[in-house]
Amino acid sequence: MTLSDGWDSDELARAERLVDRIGADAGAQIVAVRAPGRVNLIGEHTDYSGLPVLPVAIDRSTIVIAAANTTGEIDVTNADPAWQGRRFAIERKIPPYETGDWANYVKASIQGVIDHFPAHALRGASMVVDGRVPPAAGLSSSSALAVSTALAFMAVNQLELDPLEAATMVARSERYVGTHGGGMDQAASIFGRRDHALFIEFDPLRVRAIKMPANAALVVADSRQIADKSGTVRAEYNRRVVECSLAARILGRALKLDGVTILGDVVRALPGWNASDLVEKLAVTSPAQLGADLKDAANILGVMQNALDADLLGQGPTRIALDPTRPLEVLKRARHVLTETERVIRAATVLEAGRLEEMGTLMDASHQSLADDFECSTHRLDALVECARRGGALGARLTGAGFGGSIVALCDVSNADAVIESIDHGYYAKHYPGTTPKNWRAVLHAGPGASVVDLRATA
Ligand code: NG1
Repeated sequence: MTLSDGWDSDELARAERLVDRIGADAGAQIVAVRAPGRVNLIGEHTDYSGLPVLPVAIDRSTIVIAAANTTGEIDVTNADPAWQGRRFAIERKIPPYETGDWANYVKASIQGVIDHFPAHALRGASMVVDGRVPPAAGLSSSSALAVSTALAFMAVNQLELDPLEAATMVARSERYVGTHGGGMDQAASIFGRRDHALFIEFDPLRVRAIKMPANAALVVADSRQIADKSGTVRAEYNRRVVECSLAARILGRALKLDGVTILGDVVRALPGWNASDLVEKLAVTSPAQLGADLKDAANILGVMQNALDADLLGQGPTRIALDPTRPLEVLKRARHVLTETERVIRAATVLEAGRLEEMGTLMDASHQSLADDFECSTHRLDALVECARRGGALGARLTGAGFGGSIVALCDVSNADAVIESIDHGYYAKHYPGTTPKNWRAVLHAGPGASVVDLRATA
């Protein structure tokens, strides 16, 4: 696969420092891959409905170096000793480690390549990972790891893919860890471009780079509330995937559209759509909440309850387990996704035109909708957003899946320090008195996407 170079000297030095640890034979080929995390400007929880997003790849990356080995295994070491090294066989169906194990993202990406190239005899690889995207902070360290290890494994096996296909492959493969996510993070990591935001559409995947206005600064601040995607956050996330799909199916039936499973199907079938009409239609067709046993939903849809269950929740190890005691929020979730889609489309226009104040207003509205209708904000995230606004940000919102993690604030470059100061005083000093919050918030820049280089060609 041909990808733009994007290595800075610091990253190349990081890659070189890993070489001693890989244990490759003298003269063996060693490849190095960098893949960045991302911060999403707007378009939250829209990707798995096949609706657009507007992230930037950030200047924080995961680096992987890899060399072929002869054991038929993946042998992966992490430069950070907190994450234990792992070794596993390459087989048709790789069994996952226990939930929460970091190397499940490596297994996911290797499984993705195996599934994509079923006819290839794949060589094993030794890999060393050095991740600098803060974990569990909503900046997609998981996708940076999955993208980098997938590209490294492909490079070791001399396999090439068009970047659009690679992004789709890694997005699909990440579901191996049990989160039924969309394709934003992997596409942002692969298609990142320096000084540009990315307007990403799905089904089919398309990416348009939008120049960030020169006077725009992005302040990203970590709430330090861990959004751990392997526990309750995963359950909450997957629940929302189900709620959005139910809303789509109900709307599809009400509007006599065939084959609708996600809200993107509805939107694409109705070129002149608008959110308020669709929300209104849903409100008159279905109760706002439906039982988690899917009985009422099956009645509305005119399908068998067990067929709907299998279709929505899946089967096997990645089956979604719904808490049966809470109703499914169909109307609120759809209202967020549909209004957010309108905001994303508008945001692409105003950002391109350099109208930062309007962009800020859209980001504020996005946060409100995520808090009220999508219910994925927290008191901590709301407090951070408030501090950023008090410091003069043009707009601020939670970024990523929410339930903890980070916020992103848009501000004029001249005002970034004031926004950071307001966050330091109003948030970190209150929750973490006596600590230096230096590594918890920063002005992040839009950086280049993933890139593969030969660190040492075969002798
Ligand atoms: P993060 O912030 O990485 O947990 C998740 C999903 C995205 C997207 C956002 C919400 C994965 C790998 N990532 O991001 O696809 O749905 O939430 O907009 O599942």
